[in-house]
Amino acid sequence: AINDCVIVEIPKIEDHRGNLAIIEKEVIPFQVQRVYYLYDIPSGSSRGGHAHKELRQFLIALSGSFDVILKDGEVERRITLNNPSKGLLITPGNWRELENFSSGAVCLVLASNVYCEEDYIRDFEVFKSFKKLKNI
Ligand code: T46
Repeated sequence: AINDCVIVEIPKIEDHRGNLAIIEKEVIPFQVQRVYYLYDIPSGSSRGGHAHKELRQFLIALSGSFDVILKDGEVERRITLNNPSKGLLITPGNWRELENFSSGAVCLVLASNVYCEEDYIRDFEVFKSFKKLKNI
């Protein structure tokens, strides 16, 4: 459900040399099977525009900022990520769009599984039918 998509604080160690953020296994509720990142994103560009059937993901704005729009077919939420010590957990069955990338933005994604195109729903009407069918 859309309300399961929460901001998670990433523990960090701060000293006069700067900050060190640490993601150990208790920080995110799944085992990480894949890491990827979006960077060199042209201004005005939007990414995402799909949902996942099973995949769980954790998004971090490692640098700069961007907005994540979450949709469940009824409710819509816009979350700005702009802090490398906070991540957004995205649970399955939620449509996501990423936009409003600042210059130099880097989006790091930790994912619960390897890449699988069959796990994507890239059509919003199909997504809404999937939600009804699964009653999620
Ligand atoms: C998501 C958002 C935040 C691969 O071959 N392997 C991969 O691990 C990924 C992520 C993508 N690809 C291929 C699939 C497409 O042909 O790379 C191409 C671009 O992927 P896509 O259009 O899905 O990229 P985004 O930025 O719209 O979405 C990605 C993730 O796919 C998605 O899971 O939630 O970032």
